[in-house]
Amino acid sequence: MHFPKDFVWGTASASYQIEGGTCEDDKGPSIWDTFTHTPGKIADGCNGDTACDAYHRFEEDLDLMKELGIPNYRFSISWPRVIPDGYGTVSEKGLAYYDKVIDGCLARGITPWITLYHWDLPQALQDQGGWENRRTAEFFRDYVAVVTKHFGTKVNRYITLNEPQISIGVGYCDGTHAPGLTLEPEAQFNAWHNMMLAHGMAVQTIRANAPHAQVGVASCGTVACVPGHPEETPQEVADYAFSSHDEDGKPHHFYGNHWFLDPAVKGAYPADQTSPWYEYSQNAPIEDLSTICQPLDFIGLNIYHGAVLDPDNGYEPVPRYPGQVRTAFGWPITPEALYWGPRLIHERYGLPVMITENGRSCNDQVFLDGKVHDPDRIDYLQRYLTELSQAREDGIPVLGYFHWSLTDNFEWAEGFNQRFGLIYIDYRTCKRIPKDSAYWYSDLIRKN
Ligand code: GCO
Repeated sequence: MHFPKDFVWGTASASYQIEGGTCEDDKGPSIWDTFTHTPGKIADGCNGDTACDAYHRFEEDLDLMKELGIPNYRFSISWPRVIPDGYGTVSEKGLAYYDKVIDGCLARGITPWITLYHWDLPQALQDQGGWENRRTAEFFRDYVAVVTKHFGTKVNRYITLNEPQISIGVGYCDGTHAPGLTLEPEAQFNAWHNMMLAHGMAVQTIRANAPHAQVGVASCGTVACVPGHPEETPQEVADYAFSSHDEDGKPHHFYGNHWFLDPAVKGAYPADQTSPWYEYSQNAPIEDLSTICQPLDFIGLNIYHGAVLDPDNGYEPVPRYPGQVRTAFGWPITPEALYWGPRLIHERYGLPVMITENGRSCNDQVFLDGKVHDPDRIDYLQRYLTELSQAREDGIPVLGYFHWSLTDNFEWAEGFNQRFGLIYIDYRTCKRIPKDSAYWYSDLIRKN
């Protein structure tokens, strides 16, 4: 594999998953604080009260990044740490924490990439309807104004929303993530639309306050693949990628990149008649769509696996077989997804692409020699990055790659059971141990 000199190599994390310090200083509760403290919601009854204790140990993490030579860090700002009630009073202590993290990055030659929303909505806003309330989009705009004015020219890279498909889909449709709602399609779509508005308003605000900044999103959804790298993309593959079906062909109406990127980049909701959102989305006010559709510098994609379609069988998904290799999470391993994801997205939207998340969970452990050996993660990375490199070779403008994640962390409803880090965390002591894959990644960056 080969990557150019200016390729952006990094790692990613998110506030609720790493920070802890959930009640410290002025921080207001988020929907994830409420949800994790509701019995029965999280595996083993875990919560993010301490998580990786990054609120106190971020310097250690940044030192490790520097030692490993990882030059870019994507992390998120916790909205209720900066504005405890979601609107109104701003916490100076909250801003001071992120000042220290950002200054800590810059002092070590690490470029900060800030995600403005990675799911930890202030609980005070949820109490007023959360994303079902259009005012939440306006409050998000005001929070983004505070952040972008405060950090000024120190931050040049912003990502508005992380995976609205999961925050609304899993939080408002399936109910297995905060705030745990199972709404009807019309109400689901209303929440979705308000989140799209929040994105558009945020981009406008960033452009006004930080005209120097590059702005993107972190989207997710079904990635359709075929084996190999044919010159022309088979129409069936594009159709599958931008339809409301999951990787096993089951209806999955929210899990599509097109639900986010069509309005954000093309200014219209997808004409996806198979989705229960179709009817409502077609009635969305045109003025709203022009707010949602703002110029973006890149499309960030979070890609872990894809649906491999079989050209010899009518482009049906290749069925999973018993004993097929999986990650510890049970997710299939499909390296082609890192080729076809960027390709299909670039072909549909014409923008440069960034991999904002990719990685796998393993049953990592500290071995008798005191080290964490994770050859399965290294093998995964080798396979996926080879496909990504091929996408570049075929002319797809892929700007960079962020590994999920820097450290093991709180994996939402799974608690601490899924380890995605390049750095192992012993949650009893919060001790950090770089895994073999961290050194492998470090080496890869140095050579590329
Ligand atoms: C997501 C989130 C991350 C997850 C990661 C592994 O993609 O769901 O952005 O917060 O931890 O993807 O599931």
